[in-house]
Amino acid sequence: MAVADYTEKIPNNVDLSEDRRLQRALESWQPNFLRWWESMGPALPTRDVYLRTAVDVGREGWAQFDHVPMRDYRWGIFLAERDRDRRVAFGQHMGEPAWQQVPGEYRADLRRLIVIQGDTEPASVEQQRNLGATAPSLYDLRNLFQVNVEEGRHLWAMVYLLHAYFGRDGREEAEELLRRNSGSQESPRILGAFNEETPDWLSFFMFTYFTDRDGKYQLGTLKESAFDPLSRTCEFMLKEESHHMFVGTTGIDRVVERTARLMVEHDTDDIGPYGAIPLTVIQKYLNFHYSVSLDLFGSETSSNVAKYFTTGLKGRWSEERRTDDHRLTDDAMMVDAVTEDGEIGQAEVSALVGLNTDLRRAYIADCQNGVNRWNKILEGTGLPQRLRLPHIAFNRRVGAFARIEATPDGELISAEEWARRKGGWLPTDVDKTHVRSLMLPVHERGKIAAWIAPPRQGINGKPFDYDYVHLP
Ligand code: BYC
Repeated sequence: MAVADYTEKIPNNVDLSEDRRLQRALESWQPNFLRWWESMGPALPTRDVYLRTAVDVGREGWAQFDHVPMRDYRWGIFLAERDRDRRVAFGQHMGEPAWQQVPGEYRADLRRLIVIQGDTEPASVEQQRNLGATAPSLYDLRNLFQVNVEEGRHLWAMVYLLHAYFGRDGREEAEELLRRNSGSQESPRILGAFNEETPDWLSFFMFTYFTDRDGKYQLGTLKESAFDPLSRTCEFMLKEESHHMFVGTTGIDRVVERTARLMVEHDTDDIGPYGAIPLTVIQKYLNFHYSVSLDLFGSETSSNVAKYFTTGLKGRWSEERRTDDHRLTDDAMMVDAVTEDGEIGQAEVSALVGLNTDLRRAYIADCQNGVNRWNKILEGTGLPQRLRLPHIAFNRRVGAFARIEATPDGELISAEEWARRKGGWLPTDVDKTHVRSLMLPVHERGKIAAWIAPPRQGINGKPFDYDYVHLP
């Protein structure tokens, strides 16, 4: 069961060949996916890329590395192994056996959650489409493509669930996932952050640090789902996801390292003229990507999330490690809010409607780890400057703070003041133009662009100067 069958047109560990109807339906979606990949996936032509392909869902040796032409990547369907004794761990169905089918009454909500999750995967590929042309090294180029093919596989993961469990509606939703496009006027992607541009590599690293990390937390809650196929799918996706966040974390490490080195060497904050990214600009990019990613958790209070939890569709982060009653019907919690007198503060709400806040808090604590890490790099070079996460109310477009403006310190300001000062906190056209001006491709083995330090290690034990990508 666990080992992927690669003799099939669609590699899988779900015995697809036993269900001819489903197999045919997915095989007819496959050419549409490939057409989408050709037109919306990585734009830079390549001969082949040193890619990791999932071959097993077990703990050890689940992936294999090889040079493969990207179009021939074996996007497949892999679910973590089934635990036959698994029971619902929270909500009103707590203790009942996990569901192998979708209960009729939860069909619409589950489909919506799967569609929202599925929509983000191809969106990120679209956002990153043009980055290959400006990669700072072959190592980075390979990592970009690895992230892209795996996001493509995560789309497959959600499309499998839609096809296998949601009948005709599911098949239609699967088509729609290829029809909506990031940033499109007529049919944009569903969530805000997935319609933003990723025009340069600093944005890419920030995206893979902050936005992929929302993915980690959302997948973590869907892994708790009473609907077992969704749970098993997400469990395996999380495994691939950790590399994406590694790309973000170490990418920002390397940018900060290079910036700090030049600041010390030239004894100035103004290192733009030396071909690098000033720390103030890094902070602005961080402010932007963090705040739009905070929006991805939905409103501070949400009746949707209360319903998802109560009905067993979506749990909490580390649900099984929590020591409360896992039902929360009588509990209260404090959430971030604009108070009655218009101040930024907190309000007490029922714990169930506050669950988006609960998840966002776990996410924020995790984001802080990255900032601490980058600050250690700054500290190590003897510089007094530090990076930081802006206040939770800063630049929010969803939830309690959507209608107010706040500084990165959390001070409430008027719309006029915001308009006047926001260029000090978010990337301006001048900042973006500078960053873009540095984005000159380095496609030569073992070479690296001037604005970023080389990685400490290569991929899969290979050196940095390995031929990770063969260009035509
Ligand atoms: N933009 O009740 P509320 C990933 C909508 S990332 C636009 O507060 P709820 C990845 C919301 O849909 C993880 N609209 O929201 C990362 C609702 O609309 P309806 C993706 C937004 O439902 C990198 C309305 O506003 N997975 O995997 O409690 C690369 C009221 O909102 C936004 C998931 O998100 C927004 N930011 O929570 C690749 C998991 N936020 O329903 C991949 C599945 C909210 O009234 N999704 N809205 O029409 C969910 O669990 C929830 O839908 C959300 C929202 C957490 C997104």
